[in-house]
Amino acid sequence: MSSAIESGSNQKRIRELKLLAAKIRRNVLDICMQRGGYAGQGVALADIAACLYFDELREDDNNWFHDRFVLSNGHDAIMCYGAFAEHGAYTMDALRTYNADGTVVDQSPIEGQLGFEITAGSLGQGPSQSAGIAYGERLKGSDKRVYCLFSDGELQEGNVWEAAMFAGHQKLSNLVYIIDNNDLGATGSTATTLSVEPVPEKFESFGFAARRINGNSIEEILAAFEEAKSIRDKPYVMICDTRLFVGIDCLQKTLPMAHYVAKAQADWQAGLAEIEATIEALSQ
Ligand SMILES: Cc1ncc(C[n+]2csc(CCOP(=O)(O)OP(=O)(O)O)c2C)c(N)n1
Ligand SMILES: [Mg+2]
Repeated sequence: MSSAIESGSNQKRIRELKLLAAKIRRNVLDICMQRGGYAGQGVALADIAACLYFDELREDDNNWFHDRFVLSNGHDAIMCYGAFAEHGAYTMDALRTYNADGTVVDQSPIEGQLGFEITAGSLGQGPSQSAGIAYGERLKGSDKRVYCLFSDGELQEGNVWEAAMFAGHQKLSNLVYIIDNNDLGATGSTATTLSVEPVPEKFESFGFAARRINGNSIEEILAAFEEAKSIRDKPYVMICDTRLFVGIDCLQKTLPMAHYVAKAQADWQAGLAEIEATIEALSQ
């Protein structure tokens, strides 16, 4: 392929992923406006979700994924739900039962729920479980790659570092950690409560290849996933700097930077109007 055609097709791919990310943001608002939820994280992680589900994870023959994704910070399931609405695994009608009594669309998912590998409400379990899964895949001789999303709040848990030590020691090059590094835990800034930085250097000392990126840049996310695949003797960690509600300015300006949004707190209609305008502009 000539480089001009190649760069044209790459621009098209990036534009499609930006549009998907905007649709994921819209879905997140639509879901959370019913009863409240983790809207800020869902919106902020939409770019990662678009790249992960619609570009990086290879598909199998059953309209599902060949590679494996482990969600560690269960409350970020909202990002997955926003993407699954576009993928078709869940309908929007089903997703609107998020956080309702008796729903299967839990705020923090459980093992066996469609699209989720582990029970993830108790934080800090994903890094070790995904390292075990990656080790198992390697023992089986499989080519499956294993991705795990977790958060800066989880970096405050010891289990994460035991997992990192194991993954580094075993040189699990089929493992990619994706960290939502948003400087926020349950009660405020992680920098203030218990600093987790410098994150890249810490993981490098455990034997990882590490890259800090803007977690809202499709270009940087895609480049990090490419780099991860090129490294054959180490696990990889992408430290994604994000901020709640990136991509929907009116909510970012009006809502507190807090872990959870109650239904009554947000002007959901204003947020939806803004993101619908973005979708329209990206659809031209
Ligand atoms: C093992 C465990 N300890 C404590 C909690 C309580 N808890 C809920 S959310 C949270 C903070 C999580 O930080 P992060 O995931 O970075 O939050 P976000 O940035 O997504 O708001 C904590 C400590 C928990 N769910 N599990
Ligand atoms: Mg956080």
